[in-house]
Amino acid sequence: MSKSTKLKQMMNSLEMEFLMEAHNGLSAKIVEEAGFKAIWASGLSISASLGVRDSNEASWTQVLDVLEFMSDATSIPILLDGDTGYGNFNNARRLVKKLEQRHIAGVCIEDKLYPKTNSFIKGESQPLADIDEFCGKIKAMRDTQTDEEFVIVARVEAFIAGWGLQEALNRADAYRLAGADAVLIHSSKPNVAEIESFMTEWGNRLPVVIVPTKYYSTPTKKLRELGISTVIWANHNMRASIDAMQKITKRIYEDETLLHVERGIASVDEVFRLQNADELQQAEQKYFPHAKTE
Ligand code: SPV
Ligand code: MG
Repeated sequence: MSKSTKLKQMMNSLEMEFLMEAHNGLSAKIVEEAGFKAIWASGLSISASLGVRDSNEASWTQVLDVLEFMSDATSIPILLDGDTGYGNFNNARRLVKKLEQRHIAGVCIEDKLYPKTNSFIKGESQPLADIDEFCGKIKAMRDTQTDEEFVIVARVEAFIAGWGLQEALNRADAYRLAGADAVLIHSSKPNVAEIESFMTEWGNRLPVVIVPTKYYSTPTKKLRELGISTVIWANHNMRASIDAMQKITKRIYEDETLLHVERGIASVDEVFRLQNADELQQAEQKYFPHAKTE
């Protein structure tokens, strides 16, 4: 089964499913090993790990390069956080072509303007895309895909921008009619109220994806009861790595020795395991005769 088929089936299944964030080949592999069925290639996390802002400062081809490493390192589907599609319909449809070539299972695009800003930075002051223009983008992406199962998720930013429930519903329905496979309803509130209000009105028109970064205290059971299709844990590997790196760097800087850190971090052997170093050794035995003698 192709990666895109797997992702589509996950989104359409009756079970609530989970996507975990990754931002490079290593974190993608760790997500797969933990048992997650699919990966969220987060724009925030990829840009942060590259040392830039979540404002399209990394070019789309730089994001594509990161994705290629993530895809090569894993066998589970990847859903790219494709921001606004990096431009107009033409940029978005070219993105689909390039993603398919790299076996990326799907892309989520949001109804904001390029260059976008992270939803948690002054969300209410962010302009939204024109509905018809955004629908044209979805249609262009649909018409471009050659893999029938390639997943397109339309992200509705109406709550983020403070435009309210009716606007969120109007937009979600327009994106459904334009051909989206699922809608992502985003909220920056510390509780699930906006999402709940949406779910009550939306029914089962299309699978609904959420990102509970700000309403993290909502019990998962509650999200299931609301009929959510897919939950994205959107940035937690990136944030965990920041914390770990800050602590270890500070400690080594202060101590001027590795004595107190060695036992608290991954071993070098674990790094080799994650890189599948054994496979190369075996391949050398098979393909590179000098390896036996040297
Ligand atoms: C991301 O992970 O980059 C997202 C989710 O788009 S959020 O940061 O919540 O906007
Ligand atoms: Mg993002």
